[in-house]
Amino acid sequence: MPLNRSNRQQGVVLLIVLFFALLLTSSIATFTRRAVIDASVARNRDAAARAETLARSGIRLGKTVLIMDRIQEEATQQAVDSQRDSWSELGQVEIPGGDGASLKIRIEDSGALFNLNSIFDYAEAGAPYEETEFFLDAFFEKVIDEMKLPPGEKFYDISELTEALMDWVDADEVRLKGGLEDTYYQLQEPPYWAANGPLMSVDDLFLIEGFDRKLVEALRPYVTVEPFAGGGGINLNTAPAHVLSLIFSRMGGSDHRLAKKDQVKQILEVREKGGLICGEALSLKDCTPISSIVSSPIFPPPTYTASVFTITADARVGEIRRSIEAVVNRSADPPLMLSWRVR
Ligand SMILES: [Ca+2]
Ligand SMILES: [Ca+2]
Repeated sequence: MPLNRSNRQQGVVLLIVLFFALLLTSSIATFTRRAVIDASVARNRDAAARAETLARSGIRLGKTVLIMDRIQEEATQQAVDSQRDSWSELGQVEIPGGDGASLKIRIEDSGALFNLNSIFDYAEAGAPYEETEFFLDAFFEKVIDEMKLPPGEKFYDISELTEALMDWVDADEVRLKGGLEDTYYQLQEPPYWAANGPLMSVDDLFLIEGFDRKLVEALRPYVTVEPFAGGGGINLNTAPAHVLSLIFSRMGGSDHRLAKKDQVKQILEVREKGGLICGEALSLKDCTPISSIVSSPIFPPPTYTASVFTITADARVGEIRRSIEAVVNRSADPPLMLSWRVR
């Protein structure tokens, strides 16, 4: 029997209750320890430790919600990750932790960002697809145009950036324009080589010829590199407006374009009304086909479900804050922790 929205919400509430029970046990333990140690230094240290414990529990809760969602997808045979899912709704509540503490958990699927590795064919040694170059040109042009720099300070050559990224990823060591890819990299201090493989982090862009800090920071809000291989395009049911603007479609011949503002608005309107966008890879009753908004094929094809999720848990105890960001692959059994960062 398919679970409806309110069943799912009850599930989240139940989890939060369980979470409190756990939290209470750990704060009693902390309290006992605290009684022995002295004054304010200890209190600060204690608050920091409590905040970190709270954030860790938040990551655990996030992982549990993701597993529940996967089980539910398997049970209902509806593989769709959208803003209607309990993992997405979790971000809308601030969980009070008692004694001046609170926790916020935010979960995002990898499809909420544009995966730069999805535009290379890693089954074919990282070769670009027919559309890769056109997409990168359009993307870089848009982002550079949006950068808040005087026009005189935008010394970027879009086609050189596109080619440098394609050469960084492709398996060979020869520049698309001729010459050796590594000539520039070998002149750096210390010298290095082109990766000739997938981007392993967004920060890898810093290493590529022509990409400076300002440009990488301008690109960052749009992109991810996970999953490294086998990932698809944007998730139309979770991506925010600025990412939806990267929907890239063929107008005929080699003529492509990024989504217009109006198309992005139409997608958001469907979602705001509680609806879903569907496509060839997902067809459900009462969903709005993407082809009714963007009529030509999209590159790379949109995704409707995700395996990689980023869980961010922000804990606050008094003035002290701790934030943990964990990247999880949910399709592995048990889910695989890909990265863990405490701030
Ligand atoms: Ca090359
Ligand atoms: Ca190469």
